[in-house]
Parts: sequence; structure tokens; C-alpha cells
Amino acid sequence: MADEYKAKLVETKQAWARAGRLLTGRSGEHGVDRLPPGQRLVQNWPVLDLGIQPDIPKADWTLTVTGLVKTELSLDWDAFAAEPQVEMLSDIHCVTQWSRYDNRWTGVTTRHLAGMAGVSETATHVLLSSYDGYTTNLRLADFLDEDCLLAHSHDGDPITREHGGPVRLVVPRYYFWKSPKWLKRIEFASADKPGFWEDRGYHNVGDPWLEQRYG
Ligand SMILES: Nc1nc2c(c(=O)[nH]1)N[C@H]1C(S)=C(S)[C@@H](COP(=O)(O)O)O[C@H]1N2
Ligand SMILES: [Mo]
Repeated sequence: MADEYKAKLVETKQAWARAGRLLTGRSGEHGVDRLPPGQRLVQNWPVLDLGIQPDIPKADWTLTVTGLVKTELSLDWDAFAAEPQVEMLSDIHCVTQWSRYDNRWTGVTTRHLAGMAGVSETATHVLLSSYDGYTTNLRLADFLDEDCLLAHSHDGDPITREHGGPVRLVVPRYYFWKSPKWLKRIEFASADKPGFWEDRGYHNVGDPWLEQRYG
């Protein structure tokens, strides 16, 4: 079991290294900075949310996977923790202009979860809802990028309540508002639907390399 787990971690690290090579193409190799335009690097980890930080003990947490799937899922903590776990290293870019490098996340990949549910070919978007009422939207392909995961740990420790524990989504290639904390529900849909910030003037896609902050 332990060997299997290790093999999976190694596989993921290799996958990340391949993806990282592409990303770091932006950092150094081609003389382009690792820091997206308009960002500044921080060493701390700021907390940003709507001001409600729901307290969801693992025993009360459930993740619903619904919409255009062959099998709807309702995963409690034990079911989630029993799925293959991976570790990924990625940078955070917040639209409020801070970036934080080398965050080590542990959890279940979005690809694995999508495979469990069997996403229909008609799905084009993913609508995400959280325990604080927050929502956000992603294009299906972006949600399925190989560096995306449903994370329960950061740098080896359980994600704290303020940072979205027990489980948050991590979508490293987009501004961090696309990474919902206290994740509750994932809906695969055939139409896009703007979420909380997208409804309030944030960009619908939110690519930091293109500085898609507002509008
Ligand atoms: N559920 C939920 N997720 C959320 C938010 C929120 O208010 N509620 N804020 C988003 C925004 S705007 C940012 S920048 C990041 C901040 O994550 P952090 O507090 O762990 O740094 O969470 C994102 N995910
Ligand atoms: Mo943000």
C-alpha cells in the first residue's frame, strides 16, 4: 500500500515537472519572469474571503459532484481520503497583486474526480459552490489542467479553516479567486454561469499571464 502511494506521488511529481517545464518556460529559460505582470512576491500567506469562515469539521464535510455526469457523487471525508492522493507544487497569484511561490498541496486531482463521476461529453463548464455561499466558474478544460487538485493539506499540514479547510480547490494557472475554499459542490454544465466575483466585475477567465483582472 505504502509503495503504491509512493509510486503515485512520484508519478504526479513527474507530471508536475513536465508541466512545470512549460510554466517555467515563462521563468528564466526564455528570459521571462516567473512573476506575472503587475504582481509582487510575498513570503506570508494573506487570507482573503467574504468574511465568513465556515467551521466545517471533517465529520460534517460532504462534497457533491453533480450535473452532466454519469454517476453523481456524494463523498464524505473518509470516501475522499480513500481516493489516490497526490502532491503538487505550484504558485499562487491573487488578483489583489500578491503572488506566493512553491505551495505544496496534497489531495485528489480534479482529473481523478472527473473520472470517478464520468463527465458527459456535453459538459463545457464547471460551476463551484462553497460552504460560505461563494461561487465561481471555470471552463471544463481549465478545471481539468493536470496541476489542479482538491487539496486538504498545504506544505504538509491540514489546510486551516481560514484558508479553506477541510478541502479547497487549487487551480494554479488562474487568479486565486478561481480556487474556492470550503468546497461543497461541483457541477458539470453545458453552459457557463458567472460566480460571485465574476458577477461583480472580475474577468470571467482570470489568466494572470494575460492580466485578466477585471471586465
Ligand atoms: N469559499 C470561498 N472561496 C474563496 C473566496 C471566498 O470568499 N470564499 N475568496 C477567493 C479569493 S478572492 C482569494 S484571493 C482566495 C484566497 O485564499 P486564501 O485566503 O487561502 O489566501 O480564495 C478564493 N476562494
Ligand atoms: Mo482574491
